[in-house]
Amino acid sequence: MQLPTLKIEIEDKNISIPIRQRFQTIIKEKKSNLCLSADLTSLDEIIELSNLIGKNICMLKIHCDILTDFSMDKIQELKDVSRRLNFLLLEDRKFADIGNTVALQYTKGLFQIAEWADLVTVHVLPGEGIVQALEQAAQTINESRGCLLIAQMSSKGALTNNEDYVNGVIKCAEKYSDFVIGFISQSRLTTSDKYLHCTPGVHLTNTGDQLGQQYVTPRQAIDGRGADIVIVGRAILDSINRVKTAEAYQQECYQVYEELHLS
Ligand code: 5BU
Repeated sequence: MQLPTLKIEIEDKNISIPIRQRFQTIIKEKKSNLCLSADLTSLDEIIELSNLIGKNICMLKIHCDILTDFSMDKIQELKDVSRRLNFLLLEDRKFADIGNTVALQYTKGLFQIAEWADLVTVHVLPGEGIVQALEQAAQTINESRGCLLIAQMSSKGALTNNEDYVNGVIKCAEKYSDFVIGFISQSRLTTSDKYLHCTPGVHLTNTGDQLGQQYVTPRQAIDGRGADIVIVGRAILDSINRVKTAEAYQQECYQVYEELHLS
């Protein structure tokens, strides 16, 4: 007699939770609105660092195209750490092409970004088709996916920082509000708390770098500019003790956030 085949489904408890809700829960549960921008060229080093700092962050942002040792096995390892220590993975891909091309860039090639990145960053410069294409492509993945629209950049002279452009980005977010869960911004763009405002260009001691990056402090980013999430890179990466510095940024960022939103 032939036995019926047993279908074993190994469920990741996070799969079924919409990404927006998951993000908000992580922030509250971990008391962290800190995103570490791990701009390192070794994925092994990022994995090691995320094992140490994962407890302090709500999200880890990477640039997969600067990695010298990328492999799908290693990125799966990072994904496992992110699930275990409960933070999201953001690939800062800054998609900026026509819909058909970005759908391929998102799902194919060496990086297969859609397989592992909870969130990606997107320029709306080419028009809303870019978001439509990414959302459609994400529907082929068995986990909740989302994106952050780049509304304003932190770098000196950024052409994104004009009102018409930003209004176009907000309109696009409203049209695709299931997939768009927030913005990369330098100011508060909407009163709706549906959209998480994520602000890079944050440093407690430096005001900029030699290549046009401009920094504000966590307090200026959150209180002055309405950030929910603060994105910090070299302030932590270049510090003598990355773990201690990440803890300090976590505390400072969440304290200001609590004062403003949760008191
Ligand atoms: P930093 O080391 O904290 O300066 O790194 C900032 C990171 O945020 C880096 O990965 C940039 O690519 C990213 N970034 C930014 O700095 N400014 C922007 O407007 C956008 C992204 Br969009």
